[in-house]
Amino acid sequence: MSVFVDQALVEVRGGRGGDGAVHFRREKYVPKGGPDGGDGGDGGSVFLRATARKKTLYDVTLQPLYQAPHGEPGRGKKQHGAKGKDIIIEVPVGTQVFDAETGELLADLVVDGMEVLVARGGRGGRGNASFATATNRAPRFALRGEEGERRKIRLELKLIADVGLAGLPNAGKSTLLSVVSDAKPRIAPYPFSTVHPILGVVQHKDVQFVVVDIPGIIEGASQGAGLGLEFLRHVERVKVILCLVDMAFPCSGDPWRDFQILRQEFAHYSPAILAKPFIVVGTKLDLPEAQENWKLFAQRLSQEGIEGIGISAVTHFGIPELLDAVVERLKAFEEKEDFVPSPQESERKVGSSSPRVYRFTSQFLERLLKEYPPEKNGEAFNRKLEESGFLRYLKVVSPQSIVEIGPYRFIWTGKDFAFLGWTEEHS
Ligand SMILES: Nc1nc2c(ncn2[C@@H]2O[C@H](COP(=O)(O)OP(=O)(O)OP(=O)(O)O)[C@@H](O)[C@H]2O)c(=O)[nH]1
Ligand SMILES: [Mg+2]
Repeated sequence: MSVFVDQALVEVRGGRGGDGAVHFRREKYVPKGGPDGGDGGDGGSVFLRATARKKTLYDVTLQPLYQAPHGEPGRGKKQHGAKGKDIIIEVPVGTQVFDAETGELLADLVVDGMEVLVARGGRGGRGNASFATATNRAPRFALRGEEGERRKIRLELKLIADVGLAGLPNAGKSTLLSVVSDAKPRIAPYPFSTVHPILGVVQHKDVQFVVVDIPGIIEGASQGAGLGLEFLRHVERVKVILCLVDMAFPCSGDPWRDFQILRQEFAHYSPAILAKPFIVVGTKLDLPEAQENWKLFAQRLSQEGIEGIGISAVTHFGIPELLDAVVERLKAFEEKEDFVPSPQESERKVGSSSPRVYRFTSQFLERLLKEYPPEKNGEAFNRKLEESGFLRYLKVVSPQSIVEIGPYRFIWTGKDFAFLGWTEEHS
């Protein structure tokens, strides 16, 4: 079991390029051989890769510095130095990458196999052989390798769940998760028994979806009370929020007030969360006082046109109805829009100094490239990508970024791929 960690701060450094060589051919019987110093190899680069196998940033944080290997220097006989190997840091799908100094969002790794370049290796220096000209046949100089890029990056994991469970402490969130999914969260009769988000997979009829249980939210959380609101970011990307309200032992003494506190804290954290579809769930209806409270509460909900369902995790009362309602909401959502990302998030990605470099590794894409070679017919390739639904992942990639797929290099225009040429390894 690895520890759940949803933030990490690391330094990444590309390798230095190898120096070019100054060298002259030495052969028997040839007194003055020409220049034959080879070029230095490029330094290795550092990439981040999203993988579905990882669910936490824990092991990324074990190493504070990732340094890619340097390129090797060139040698005589026009031997070029070897390139430093790239380092690939694997992170969970849903990881956002920020420049730790400027706070700029560098990348949003939303799909399995998506890679982004975070520190480019320095270019190798040219050897003296490459400087020989008709007027200078014996150059005595070569170029040094460039330094690799260095940067501190902050990683932030935003779990990608379909449904979020939110509520004040003790509302019964973890109990509900344990009843409907395979997850085994901690359940306890005191507040803040859940201290980090937990995911569970729910199978209902023919539909599967992921639910995230987050720590309880209390009044004033937006001012830092309790565990704060930072966990709310895990519900930023869900499609439906279930607002659990304790009908038996409301925190404030009044279930309606509890519900209002929850909505207020959403509003403080982000209007995007407030605007998400939600269902209000009254909990603990196996208890008589809860049933009494629910009658009034449900009336009030229906007056305000809000969907509400009463449940008991103990007797399973209302749970099939709740799951039906969730599935219906999910279907409606999927018909309407794509799950990545919310417009608010994409708007944050404005202006960038140098073009970003992304790589996608996917068997599906490689097959498509074979079938529809973009260098021959870019239009057909783009059309097929569009049809496959893949382009929705590109919403998080800023226009004019360089995107590499297998041996191909493209410019992402913001709308489609323009074929640029071949990647270095394949050219
Ligand atoms: N009677 C009854 N008790 C319940 C029900 N659901 C949860 N409880 C109890 O309520 C208490 C809190 O349950 P949790 O599931 O830990 O609540 P939570 O919302 O996850 O709490 P935090 O993680 O602290 O925010 C526990 O003692 C549960 O046994 C229910 O349907 N009926
Ligand atoms: Mg809990």
